[in-house]
Amino acid sequence: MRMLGLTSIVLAAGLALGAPVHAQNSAAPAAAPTPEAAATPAAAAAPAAAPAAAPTPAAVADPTLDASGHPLTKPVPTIGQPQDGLFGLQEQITPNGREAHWFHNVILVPLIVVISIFVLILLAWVVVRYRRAANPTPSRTSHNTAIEIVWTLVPVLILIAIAVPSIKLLAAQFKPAPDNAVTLKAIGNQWFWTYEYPDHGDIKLTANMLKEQSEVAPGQRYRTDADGPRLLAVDQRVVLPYGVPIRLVTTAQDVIHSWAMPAFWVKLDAVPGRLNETSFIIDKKPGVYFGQCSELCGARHGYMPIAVEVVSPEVFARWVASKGGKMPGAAAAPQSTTAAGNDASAEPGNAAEAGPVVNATAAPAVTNKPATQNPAGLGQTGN
Ligand SMILES: [Cu+2]
Repeated sequence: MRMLGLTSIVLAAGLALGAPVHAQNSAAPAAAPTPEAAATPAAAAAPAAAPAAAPTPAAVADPTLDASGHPLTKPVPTIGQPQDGLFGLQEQITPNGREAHWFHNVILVPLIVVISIFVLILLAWVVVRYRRAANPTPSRTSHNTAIEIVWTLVPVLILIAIAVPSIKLLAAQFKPAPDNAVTLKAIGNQWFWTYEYPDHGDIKLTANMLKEQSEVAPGQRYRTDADGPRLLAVDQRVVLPYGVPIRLVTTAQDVIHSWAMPAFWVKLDAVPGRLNETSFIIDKKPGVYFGQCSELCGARHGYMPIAVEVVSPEVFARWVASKGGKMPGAAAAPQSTTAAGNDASAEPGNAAEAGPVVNATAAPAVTNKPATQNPAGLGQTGN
């Protein structure tokens, strides 16, 4: 009994601690703009779209970008990002997230409040009622079987009651994704994320944080509000479809990072030499959602944000085509691999028969420098 209680405490505490810690809430779930609404007139405009040599019959334009290469979907301040002065979790847009949100708000927090107040009242009662002045000759009672059974049994029952939804949630988070899931591989680097879509051809993305206008040389791209909030906007968003199971696989090139997306209830460590996996389904809520690396990974740990653009499966398919990939099960489309912005080494139509793309963990670490890349003794002076 006691062991079960202890195990439950550890589990419950772990879940509570593991929750995304951004202080925020989402009072007004405004509708996020949908990329479907936006037409994509100019095919050759995407910045990454350096037209490859091969025939590009009606090259597919990136449906998430406008003609000048800027994102079409603007973030909504009340969705998928921290908000000033608000407490609680972000609005959750996955089934696991909604269940966790319910567990936290309806079970854990009220229970903690009730127990804390109960203990406070007991303490106050003992302090006042049994102080020396009020109780000059204290009782010498040392055992009371009835009360000992109660104070052992009641906590055990409470912990069992918590453990049931807690373990259910834990299991749901690590349920393997079905075969038709969209696989996203996120690779942590000091200090940026790279992404691969191994089931969709040779799509590779590199996402760097966008700097402020005052921090870049004239002519360089800088962050605007259309990209996202300061320190969260990136130059390449990850694009994922809603309503489809997503298999997230993480790894890292150098040190341990962590891919964390509060609105998805996802936080998964990215460990060099290892693949971690989780799965989730995103609700039909297109828009832009932000997260951050959540494992202290060096001097610029705070500057490797994550931005996910959630789109409809149709837009996702167009985006995959614009990146030179192809949807699993689609007929081989050799010309599509020549589309731009991707590793041009892909052989035409190789997505189906070639195995997974190059495993990041197979490559040697990109650096032999210390994690901060600063000379020893200098601390984190540079960036
Ligand atoms: Cu990191």
